Order: sequence, then C-alpha cells, then structure tokens
Amino acid sequence: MTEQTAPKSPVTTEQFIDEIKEQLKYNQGVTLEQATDADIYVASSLAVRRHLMDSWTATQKAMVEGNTKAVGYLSAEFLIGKQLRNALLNLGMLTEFDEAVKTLGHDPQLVVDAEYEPGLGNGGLGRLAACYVDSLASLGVPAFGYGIQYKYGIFKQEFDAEGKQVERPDYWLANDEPWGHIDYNRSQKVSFGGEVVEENGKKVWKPVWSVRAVPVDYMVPGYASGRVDTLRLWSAKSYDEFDLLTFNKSEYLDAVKPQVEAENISKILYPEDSTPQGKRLRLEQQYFFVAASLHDAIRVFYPGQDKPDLTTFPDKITFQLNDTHPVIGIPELMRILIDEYDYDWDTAWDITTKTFNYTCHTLLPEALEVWPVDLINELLPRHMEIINEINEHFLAELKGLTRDKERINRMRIVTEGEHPQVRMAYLATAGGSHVNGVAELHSQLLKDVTLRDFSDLFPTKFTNVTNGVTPRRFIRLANPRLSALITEGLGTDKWLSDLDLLQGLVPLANDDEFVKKFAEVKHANKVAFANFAKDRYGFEANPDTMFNTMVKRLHEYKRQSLKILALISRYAAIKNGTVNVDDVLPRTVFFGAKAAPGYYMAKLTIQLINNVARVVNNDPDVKGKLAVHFPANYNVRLAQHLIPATELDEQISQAGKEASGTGNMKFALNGALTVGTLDGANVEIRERVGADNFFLFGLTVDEVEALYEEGYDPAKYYEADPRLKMAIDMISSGTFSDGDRNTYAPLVADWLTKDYFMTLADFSAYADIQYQIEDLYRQPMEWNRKAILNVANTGYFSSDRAIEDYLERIWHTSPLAD
Ligand code: CBF
Repeated sequence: MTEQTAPKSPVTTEQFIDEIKEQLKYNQGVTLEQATDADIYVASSLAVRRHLMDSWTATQKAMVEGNTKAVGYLSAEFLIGKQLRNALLNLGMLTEFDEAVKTLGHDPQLVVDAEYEPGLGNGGLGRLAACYVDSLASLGVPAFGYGIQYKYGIFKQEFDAEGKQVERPDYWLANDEPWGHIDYNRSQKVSFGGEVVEENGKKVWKPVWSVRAVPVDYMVPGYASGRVDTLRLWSAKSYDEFDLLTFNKSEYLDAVKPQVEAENISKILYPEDSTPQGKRLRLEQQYFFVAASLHDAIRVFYPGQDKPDLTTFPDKITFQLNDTHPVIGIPELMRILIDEYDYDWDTAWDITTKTFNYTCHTLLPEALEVWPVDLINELLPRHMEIINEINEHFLAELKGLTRDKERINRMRIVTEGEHPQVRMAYLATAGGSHVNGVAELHSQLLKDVTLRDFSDLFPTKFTNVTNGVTPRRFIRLANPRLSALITEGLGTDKWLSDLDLLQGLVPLANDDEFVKKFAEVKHANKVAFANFAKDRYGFEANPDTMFNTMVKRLHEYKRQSLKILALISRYAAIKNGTVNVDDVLPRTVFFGAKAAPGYYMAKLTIQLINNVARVVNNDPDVKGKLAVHFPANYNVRLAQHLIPATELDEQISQAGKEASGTGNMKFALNGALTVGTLDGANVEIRERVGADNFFLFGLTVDEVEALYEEGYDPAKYYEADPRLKMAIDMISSGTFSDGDRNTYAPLVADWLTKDYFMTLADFSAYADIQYQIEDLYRQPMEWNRKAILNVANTGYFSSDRAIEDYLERIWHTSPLAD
C-alpha cells in the first residue's frame, strides 16, 4: 500500500457543529437542548455519512467504467464493530468531532458509546471479513462485501447465579441505525422450492415461494484513500401478495404465515462457530444472500442490458467465497447463465470457474459443510440437478487425470449411498480457480490432509494467504497511546497505511528511554481498562498485577480448559503451601468467550471458569496474588479495550486445529507477549518476532498425530503430574461447585478417558513455561523490550498485506487509478 499521512478533515470544527445541528433539526426534529447523547450520535453519524457520499458514488462510477476488476467478498458474517469512530478516523475528522461535540455540551466518549454494536458474526471469520473490506477500500480496490443484515445478531451473553451462560436475543435494530441505507429500489427476487419441468427442450424451474431481498448499504471508507466501498447486506422482506382467501375465512394468522416465514430468512444469525451445521434455514439464508448478490452484480456491471455478454463477467468482478457458506453460488451462477441467459454448459462452466475462488477457514472435518441431497432437492431442485451434472463432469475429468478409482470415488462432490450428500468444500474446490488456507501451516495441512486428493491432481489451484487485521481499528482506535508513541518513535504516522514501517521500532527496543515510555503506555492502558471494567462490569482489576488474557470463542480445541486447569493448580499450590506466597507473581487473568448455545461441554467450561473466578476472588489466602475475571458478552468493543491492556496473551489450541487465529495478531501488535503452541498463525508470528520473544510450549502437529496413532491415554498424564492431579481432583471434589461432586463430572470424565484435544498431554509443558514467563516479567525492562519487538515485527499481519496477497495470488486485480 502506498504510505499515506493522516487524511485532512474535510470540515472545520465550526462547520461540523453546524452540520450536527442541521441533522438534529431536520432529521431528528429535536432542539439542541433536548438532544441526548444518542441524538448527537445519530446526528454526527448522518453528517459524517454525507461526507462519504461523493467518494462513494465516485468509487462506484469508476468501478463500473474502469478497467479494474472489482472484488465481491461473499460472506455470511461481517462483524463490523462500531462505525462512527472508524469513519471519523478514515476521514481525518477525529479532532473536529471531539471539539464539536464538546462545544455542544456533550462528552465525545458517551456519544460514541451510544452506538450499538452490530453483532453480525460469530468470531474470527466474520471479523476478518470486516477487516478485509476496510483494507480493500483503503487500498482503493473497488469492492462489495455481500452478506446478510440479520435482525438478531450473535446472542447477548449473560451469566446466571450459578455461572452458567444464558443467551439473550440481540435485537440491535431496535435502536437508531444511521449507517445502513435501505434501498428498496434495488431489491432482488429470490425463489425457493417447486419443481423443474421441461419446456421446449429446456429445463425450467417453477419455484413455489419467493422472498424479496432488499439491500441495506453500508459505506466502507478507505483510510486516506479517497475511496469508499460498499458493504451490501440483504434483508428479507415478503412480497405483499398474501392469501386473501384464507384471510377472508378469518384465518388471519394463517394468511400471513408465508410472509412471516419469508422474513424469517434474515432474522437470526446462526450462533455457531466451527461446529457442524445442517439446518434448513441456514441453507435458505445461504442461497438468499448469494442469489441476490450475483443478480445484483449483473445489474451493476451491465446496467440496462437485457442480453449482456456475460463471458466478460469474470473480468468485471471476482467473487471470494468466505468458507463454504456461500458455495451454493457456484450452481446458482451456472443456473443464471444457462437458464436465464441461454449459455451452453461449457461456456457457463468456463465463466463460473473463472469467477469464484474459495477460502477455507477450518481444519475440523466436522465444520466443512455437507448438505443432504434431499434438502437441496426440496429447496432448490434446479440447483441439485446442476450439482449432479457438475459432479458427473468432474468425475469424467478425473478419469482423464488418474486411474486410481478409489481416489476418484473419494473426490465425489455428491456422495453415494442411501442418504447422499453434497460436499460444499469439494464443490468449491472443483468450481473455483483458487483455494486458499488462512495461514501457512493451515494451507499446508489443507493440501496434505483435508483436500489432499484435490491438491495432488490440481496443485496449482492451491495457495496460502495468511490472515491479517486492520491497524486502523485495532491499533489506532483501540490504542491511541501506543499509536502516538509509535508515531513519535518512527517520526511519521505513515505506518497506519504501511505497517511494515513498524520495523523501524526494532532499534528502539534497545533505547531505555523508549522502553520506559512503552511501559508507561501499557500501564496507562491497564489503568484505563481497570476503570472501564469497574464502570461497565463492576469488578476491580489491579493494574499493578500482570494482565493475562484469553479471549476467543469457547471450543474444546482452543483449550480454555488447559488455562483453567493451570490456574487451578496455581491456586492449589498457593493454598497448600507448595509455593511460597511471597514468591508468587501477582496475576489477573481475563477470559472472554461465548459458547454455541447447543454446545454442552463448552457451556460447562464457562460455568467452571466463572466458579473458579468466584472461589479464587473470594479467597483471602490468594488475595493480591491471583484474580480471575470473566466479563460477559465478549465483543469487538471489549476487544478494543482489553487487547491494549494485555501483557500476556494465550494462544494455546491443540497444534493443527486452529486454522489461523487473528486475536494472536491483534495482541502482538499491541505489545503483548504470547504463550502459544505451534498452531495456525502462531507459527508465523513466532518466526517474525523471534523465538526468544515468544513463549512456545506443547506438542507439534506431528507429535499429536503420532500420539493418536500410538493410542492416547490421558489418564497417564493425570497420574504423572501431581499439579494436574491436584487440579482435577479439586474440581471433582466440588471445590468449585459448593461441594457438589457431579457438576463437572462430564468434563472430568472426558479429560480422563478421551481428551480428544490432548489438554492433559500438554499440561506439564504449559505449567512449566509459566516459570519462564514470570521470571521475565520480574524484569520489566527486558519484558518490555520483547514486547516492543513483538510490535515492531508483526507489521506483516496487517490486513492490507493480506489483501495485497489476494490481489496478486488470487484476484489478479489492482486499485482504481486516480
Ligand atoms: O480465518 C479467520 C478465522 O476463521 C475461524 O474463526 C473460523 O470460523 N473457521 C477460524 O477458527 C480461525 O482460526 C480463523 O482465524
């Protein structure tokens, strides 16, 4: 990315004050005296949005007229976070906003806090999509993010008196939402069900119900690029043709039922992450947003043309399939081309395979979607025919490439047997130009294990793009103190658009003055987080203890249980005098995690963590030495507060299970040291920051495999390490369940007999490395030097770099010319 200095505000403070007042008066109809913080938030957002409008329309015009191919990022999730500050930063208006709002008698922080965070994603995959549209706009690449505007985002997490997770609906649209513009004039009809008939030798799909997909547009401002891309999220509305006959029979509810059901499509985000799917509504959602998006792209790029030349479609836009969720787009494009535009099969296939690329975000076989043929037949009968035909053509192609019948059979897109299924990852691999994993290790394992047959026969399809995160939101907005110090250290703020410049901080790790300033920044962030936590969650966190954080979805493979077992063993050691209390390094541990509502073991782990926190925090024997906090409802906002305050980050998944991780990047970039396994992007982070500046422990992928092979016996590890035995026994004896021995019995039984993710096997190494961690922490200058080296050497993990890799390796396109 070309380095940019911070953009210059398009308005003065005085002008911005007038604009806010105008919005208050003409949009909201409130006087300045009546205006609440929430009113000021809406008025400022609308005023900011107006400033983006010209660049937005100009970007779209240049995209349609230009010779650069656009990018369509198809994703069922976009975890965009709050919009106002991000837009202000990218426009260069942060100072003008603060001043204007103060002049109007409001606190800028409270105004910003009035924004309700849209939770339109589950975790890493959705947040990555949001980082990528930010970077596309910042690089000046014309792009659409296409997804769904769910009415209910990811559930709101609460904890009950027993520490159990309770899910509450998150009706975020019940609040003023000034950022999304609903465009009824650009809606698309999406149909389902029915049958396929032959008419004049042509297959004709006769669907039986339809829904209206209405786009809600969010502007995505680039940082200092002058470009504004589009995030187009589809909302399902019914057509107003309801059943008058039924209504006349006074069965009003029955008459509106189909309308209600149609609107249900975009009602709720599936609260799952890396767990198997299989719900009918989910397939409806996938088809809904993908079909609307493909038709929308044709409308955008061939305006007013009845019979456009769609052989040029792959030159206009390239579609990235964000995981298997949008893969139904492959048969849909084939259907559009053949049924709606009369192309023959080969031409349609040529266009389709050139149009799509697929990113795989998982290594867990159970998370690769498969759809029952029966269900697809019922909802999308024409698509099932097309998928069958793709399968037949593909098998024929394979026969020309290999004589290995077993391999060919393994590669079937549609499986055989009584209950045939469609393997969406295989369909994506066969129907797209490129397949990429999201970190080097993950991409390698995709080739060696998950999609091995495919990579053997189509090696050039496979590539890697290591994930990245946007430095604008996750450094500049989240950590203004560190940002100022970086700018001071480098003598420029250009690092925000060229994160490799952080390398310039390397020599400063040896400059004691700079190291002290860095330590002061971290301490100030800890104090700020402690204040925020007190205010928002009501707990006290002591900023003079080490801040140690583990935030991510709760999943067994991520191994929150390893952290909690080590913590309990530490607690036990202090209690029973195995360690001298004076030698214990004071530590505050923060957890943040949501469990999928139907994931029993994950929810039980949440309950355990909460109860460990309750016991530890109320025990005078460990007071000042160990504290555990689990703020509910971890989201982007909490991430932006907690990450800058963290000193030690936990990335402790079982090697070979975390595809990449992106939290690991955010923490390193904010000057936390990582304790982690050789998994996902940890491997690359460690390579870049240097082995001395990363706390590595645990089994490698090969060792994990070897242990599975030889027959893994977790009980052996329980017997061998008294620290582990003590921790598990404490749980079993009811220490964290008011004496009840059964509460956590399912967890304990699983650890001792199955422990699929080898928590017990890695326990000793993990407990041992804590000594190294604490030794280093006792030398603050050395710790902070290493933390600076983490910041300095992780510029590679910018989403700008990731997007540049996609441009070069997959999309083969470039920014718009000025
Ligand atoms: O690639 C983004 C992230 O995606 C996941 O969250 C996913 O949903 N499959 C993975 O679990 C992460 O490893 C990955 O960083």
